[in-house]
Amino acid sequence: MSKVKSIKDIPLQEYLMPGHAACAGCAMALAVRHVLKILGRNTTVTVPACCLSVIQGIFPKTAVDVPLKNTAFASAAAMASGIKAGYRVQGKNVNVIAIAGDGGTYDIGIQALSGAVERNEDIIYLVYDNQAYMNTGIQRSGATPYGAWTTTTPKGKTEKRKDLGFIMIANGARYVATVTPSYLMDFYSKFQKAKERKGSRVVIDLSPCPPGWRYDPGFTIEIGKLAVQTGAWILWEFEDGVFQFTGFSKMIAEGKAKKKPVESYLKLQGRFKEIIKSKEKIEYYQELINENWEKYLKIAEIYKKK
Ligand SMILES: Cc1ncc(C[n+]2csc(CCOP(=O)(O)OP(=O)(O)O)c2C)c(N)n1
Ligand code: SF4
Ligand SMILES: [Mg+2]
Repeated sequence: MSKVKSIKDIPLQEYLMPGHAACAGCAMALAVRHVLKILGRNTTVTVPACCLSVIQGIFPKTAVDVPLKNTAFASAAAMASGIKAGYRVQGKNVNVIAIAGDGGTYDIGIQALSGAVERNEDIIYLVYDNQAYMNTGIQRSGATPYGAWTTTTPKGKTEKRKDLGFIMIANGARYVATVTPSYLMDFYSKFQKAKERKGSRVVIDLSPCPPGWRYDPGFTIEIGKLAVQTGAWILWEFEDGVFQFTGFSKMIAEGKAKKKPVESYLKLQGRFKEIIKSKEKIEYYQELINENWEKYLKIAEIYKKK
C-alpha cells in the first residue's frame, strides 16, 4: 500500500464487511475498518471477549475478511505472540494484531500484554478504549474516567482512570501511540509506522461509544475531536525512547492552541450528567486534565530527542 497522506489516498479495499453488528456510530468499528485497510490482506487478527468478538459474527460467518482467532478474555497478547511464533517457524511474515477492549487490556489482559511487551514480541496491540465493559452492559473498568456514569458507578466513578500509555512506556515498549479515528490522518500516520516497525507496538485508541457514553450516534466524530481539543485525550507517540505530541495536542503543547474548556466535552455525553450539575465537579475535572497535561509535558521533557 502506498503511503496515505490525505483522505483521497485511503484504499478502497474493505476487510471489515458491511452488515456487521456494531451499533450505529461505533468508533471501534471505524478503527477496525481503517487499521485493516492499513495492514492489508497479509494479516491475522486475534480478539478476546469484547464488543468486537460479537460484531465480527458467530461461526461459521464473520464480517472480517482476514483470518481471525477469538481468544479468552485475559490472553489477547499471549495469543498474538503464539500466532506470530507459529508463522515464524513456517517461514511466513504475517502482520499479527490483537484488537481488544479496555476491560480486556487495562484490567484482565494487562499481565499478558506486559509480558509480551517486555519480551518485545513482534506484534501490534490495538486497544480500543471505550472506557467501560460495554459488551456486558456498561460496567466500570480501570479506563473509565472520573465522574462517568456506568451501571456499576450509578453516581459517577469516584476514582481516576489508569494511564495505560504511561504504564507501557515504563514497561519498556519500543512503540506506543495514542489515536482516535476523529483525527484519521494522525491515525493512519501512526499505524503505517507501526506496520513498518518490528517488535511490540501498542496503540491506544479513544473509541467513543454512543450507548455507553449516552449520546446521539451522529456525534461520534465530534466527541472524539472535542476529547482532543479539550485535552481530555492527548495525541502522542513514543518511539525508541523519544516522546512527541502529535496533531492538535502538539499545538497545545507548543502553546499554538488553547485547550477548550472541558465542559464542552462533558455536556454532550449523558454519562457525565452528574458532573455537569455541579460547578465544583466541572472545576475538579478541569484540574484533573490540567494535572495530566503537566505530567505529559514532563514526560516529553524527559524523553525528548537528544
Ligand atoms: C474470564 C471472563 N470474564 C468475564 C467475561 C465476560 N465478558 C465478556 S466481554 C466482557 C466485557 C469486555 O469489556 P471490554 O474489554 O472493555 O470490551 P467492550 O465490551 O467494551 O468492547 C466481559 C466482562 C468473559 N468472557 N471471560
Ligand atoms: S456498545 Fe459501543 S463499542 Fe460496543 S458495538 Fe456498540 S457502539 Fe461499539
Ligand atoms: Mg470497553
